[in-house]
Amino acid sequence: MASEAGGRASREEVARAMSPHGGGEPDMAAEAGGGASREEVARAMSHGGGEPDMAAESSGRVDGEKEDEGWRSYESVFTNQKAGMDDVDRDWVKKVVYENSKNSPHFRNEQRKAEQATRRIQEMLRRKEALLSQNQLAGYDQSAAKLVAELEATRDLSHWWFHVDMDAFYASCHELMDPTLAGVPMAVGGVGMISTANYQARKYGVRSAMPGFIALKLCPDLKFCPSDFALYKTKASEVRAILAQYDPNFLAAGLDESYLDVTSCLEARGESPDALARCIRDHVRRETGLTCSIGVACNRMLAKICSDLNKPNGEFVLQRSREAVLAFTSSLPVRKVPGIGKVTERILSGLGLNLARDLVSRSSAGLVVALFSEKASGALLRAGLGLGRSGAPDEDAGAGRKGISVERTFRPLRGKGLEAKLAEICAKLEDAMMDKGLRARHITVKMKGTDFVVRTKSKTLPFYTNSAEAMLQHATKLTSFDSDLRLIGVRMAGFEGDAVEQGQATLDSLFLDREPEEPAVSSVGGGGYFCETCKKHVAETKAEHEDWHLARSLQREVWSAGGLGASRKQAALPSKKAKCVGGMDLFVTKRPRKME
Ligand code: TTP
Ligand code: MG
Repeated sequence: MASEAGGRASREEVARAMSPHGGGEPDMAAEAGGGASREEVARAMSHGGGEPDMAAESSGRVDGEKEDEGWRSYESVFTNQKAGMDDVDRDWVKKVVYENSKNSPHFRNEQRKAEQATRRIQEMLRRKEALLSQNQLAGYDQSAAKLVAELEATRDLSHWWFHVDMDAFYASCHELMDPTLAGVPMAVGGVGMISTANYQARKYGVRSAMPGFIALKLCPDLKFCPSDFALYKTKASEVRAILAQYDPNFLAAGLDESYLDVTSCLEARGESPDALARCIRDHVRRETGLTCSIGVACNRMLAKICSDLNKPNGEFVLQRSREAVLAFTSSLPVRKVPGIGKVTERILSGLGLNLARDLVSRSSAGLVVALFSEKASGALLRAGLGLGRSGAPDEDAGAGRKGISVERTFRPLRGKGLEAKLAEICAKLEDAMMDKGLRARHITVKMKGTDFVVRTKSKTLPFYTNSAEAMLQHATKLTSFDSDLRLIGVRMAGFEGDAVEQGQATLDSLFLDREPEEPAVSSVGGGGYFCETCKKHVAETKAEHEDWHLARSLQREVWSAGGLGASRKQAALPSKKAKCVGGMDLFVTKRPRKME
């Protein structure tokens, strides 16, 4: 599967993709090509003797029209690389995406963001120049060196973390149901939006979060499968049941990815991490028919980066030594760090910082500290050093307020009886939280089976709550009702307004969550939807997200009626960052931080 999936599209496939008739045309491209790229094939087809300009047609250009060169500088989420797209002709994809979206609101929004980023880069470069001319950088270098030493002292190499990520998850689930889909380019979703594509389709540049009509231009033979969340949930629970055998406290970070601390499992089995990773992948494949990829490292941030390196159906083991980690960050493009999106990548690149290790080099760590907010520079320095979370999530919360929880032990119960217990627990928890005036958004369900093994499942909600109804709704999704339990508990942590929680949430969104600039992915339970106004997938339910838009527009009306002073406008505006996943604005401070 790996070799097939990784291969470049054949000339025949390319010709079919470029043909407006989607596959019926004979081998014109093969004749014209001779090992040529898509673009060369297109050129040969358009200039090689009377054939229509297929590239122009599939990119939406009218024959004879002078080519608009705007595509060269147009980067969007649709043109980002994903696993399985290494051999894709990026220029071809950029052209097709550009031609087919250049008059859309999404396009204008992308352009606005690009212009904003350009201004930020210019501003940063001005500040850098000012610091240099005033000989102030040396002071920042010293602070940075101190910070780096402090961070270095926190390095924890005692754990082995596995990040298990299913390959083309939704698409692979459909292939299991209909194996004929495995051999053809296929995407999940429809002409409006696709949520993922199989590796056959990725050869054409088709990827998740791309509008289906653009995907069809890239690959006219593309088959669509409508989403089937019940199927994904069933397969995800099968996978999780297997993962729990290797780490009963594993963290599910969405339907298709999980973090496992396998430190004790490795000790008990006397196995190497490579052997265990292969064993888990075989186990998952044997019992579910699905393939996954595993990243192995001493912390979760690195493990996540590693799981993408040998996708699909592969593993990558980063050795557990400081030298190995630093060698890894020395060749790691900053964009690979979870949380660093296209805008931050551009800003960093404008400052000459392209690899993670650059962020902590003697010559640039001071610049990072001088130009970015305290939180953001801390996060960037940690990325440069290859530091990430390695303890259990509760330990990682550190000095933060502990969570609040209610649990009950009882004779073994399942089904309805267990549901009633869970409802009772959520009602008690609501009382306790109301009493203390707390609202939180990290929910964990603790379950002890008749084997006395304790399992936990967690989820981060897109909003803070203390409502029994909301907690029950999410706790129910995390609970297994079909086997006997003798204890169940619900814990809420990550409190609203808690400084540590804010910091934690920021770093988590930088390094644990998905790419913030890309549409948010449905988390456990398959939530989220595509918002036509934001032109992106958001993690909340439609109702929650629409409420947010409503609140925003109402507040705009208040301002335009002169209801609030300019400085209060900012404070009153519902924060998009708080609602939609991500937002690289986090990274940029208004002015350099004062020296101590
Ligand atoms: P990913 O792990 O990002 O993608 P994937 O599993 O399809 O492919 P890969 O082999 O590269 O890991 O996302 C997991 C699932 O989440 C994916 O199958 C579909 C869904 N998803 C969305 O619904 N919307 C999105 O924008 C993305 C990125 C994923
Ligand atoms: Mg995946």
